[in-house]
Amino acid sequence: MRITKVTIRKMKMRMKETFSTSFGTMQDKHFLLLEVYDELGNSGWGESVAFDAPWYTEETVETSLHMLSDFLIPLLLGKEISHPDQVGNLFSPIRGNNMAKASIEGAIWDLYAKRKGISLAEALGGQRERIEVGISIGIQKDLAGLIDKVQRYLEEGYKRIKVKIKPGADVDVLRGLRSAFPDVPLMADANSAYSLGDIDLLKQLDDFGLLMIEQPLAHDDIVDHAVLQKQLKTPICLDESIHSVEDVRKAVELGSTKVINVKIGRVGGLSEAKRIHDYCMEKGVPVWCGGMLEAGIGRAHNIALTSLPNFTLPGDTAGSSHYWKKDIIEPEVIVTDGYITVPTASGIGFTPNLRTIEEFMTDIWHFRED
Ligand code: OSB
Ligand code: MG
Repeated sequence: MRITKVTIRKMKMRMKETFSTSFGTMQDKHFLLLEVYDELGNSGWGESVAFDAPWYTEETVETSLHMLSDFLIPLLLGKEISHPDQVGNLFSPIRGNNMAKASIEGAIWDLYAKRKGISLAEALGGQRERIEVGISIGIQKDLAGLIDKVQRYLEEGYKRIKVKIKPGADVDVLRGLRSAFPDVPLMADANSAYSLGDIDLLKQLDDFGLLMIEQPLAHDDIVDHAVLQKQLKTPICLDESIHSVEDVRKAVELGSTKVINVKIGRVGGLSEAKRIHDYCMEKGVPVWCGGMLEAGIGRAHNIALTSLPNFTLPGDTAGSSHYWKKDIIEPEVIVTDGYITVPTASGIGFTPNLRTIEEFMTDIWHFRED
């Protein structure tokens, strides 16, 4: 297929609830939608996951827009592509900027699957008909409020509870939760809020039977995590530290991690996400799909990826209505008894709702081959 045109839509959607991590609080989700056209007029959709400020990785919505407009899209326009795995080669002159790369690579995967008349899940080698879903809960004002929320999500069927922690809101929160819910699959995500100096505190978390602790130490570390893992019973799961299958290999060889949170944006796209999946499967390291508070297009990509066999742990892929009053796809993503059915229609298997997209769109750009 030949890439003849790319449309970028800039979006702003208000989340139903604010989301707080060890870094701060988010209410509005700014992101880009990528629509990539082939010579036959088919199009595929992707969603960028960088936030409006660079607290999670160095990328932002504006850096993604710059990289796409000035570097990535010019490398793609007019190119013949027979498989989305080739996009990585086309982008190889460009360092980093994984979220920008992933947003358009995802659109090409959707387009590729649509041309073949198969689902994105099938194009990726996915096998699962439905996926298990967990929920990620931001830092709450008080323990009572958190317990109420957890109770509600368990009633909705979510299969695993993840809570954000930070210094000052950690051991007591987890102790309180564990005593309220003795058997619930529970984990904590620190978003890099600790250092090895906190090792005595982190060791106390071993008392709570957590499934794992996600990214306790620095966002760019894999060495100290190995030191910490040797002293913890709780498995460490790396999130921020992982940008490629090479990062995973090094972290696994060092003993820095026992589980990997795969985010398509952070690792530069679905092709690299699949390589991470395959490597981890061979090494017996379970993976799960992380979330970036995506709207429907990004969520659809996450669901397709999670259908691969080594995604054996519930992901942060909650239903549309958890985040949005109205999502931008039809049907919306629905969680039933803690499961999402993997769509079988071609491509991402959900239809972008152009009317809703226009409602939340703040700008649009078109790029054409010369
Ligand atoms: O660390 O996994 C994270 C949200 C924003 C940035 C980073 C993270 C998260 C989440 C929420 O945990 C996942 C979701 O519900 O999309
Ligand atoms: Mg995380």
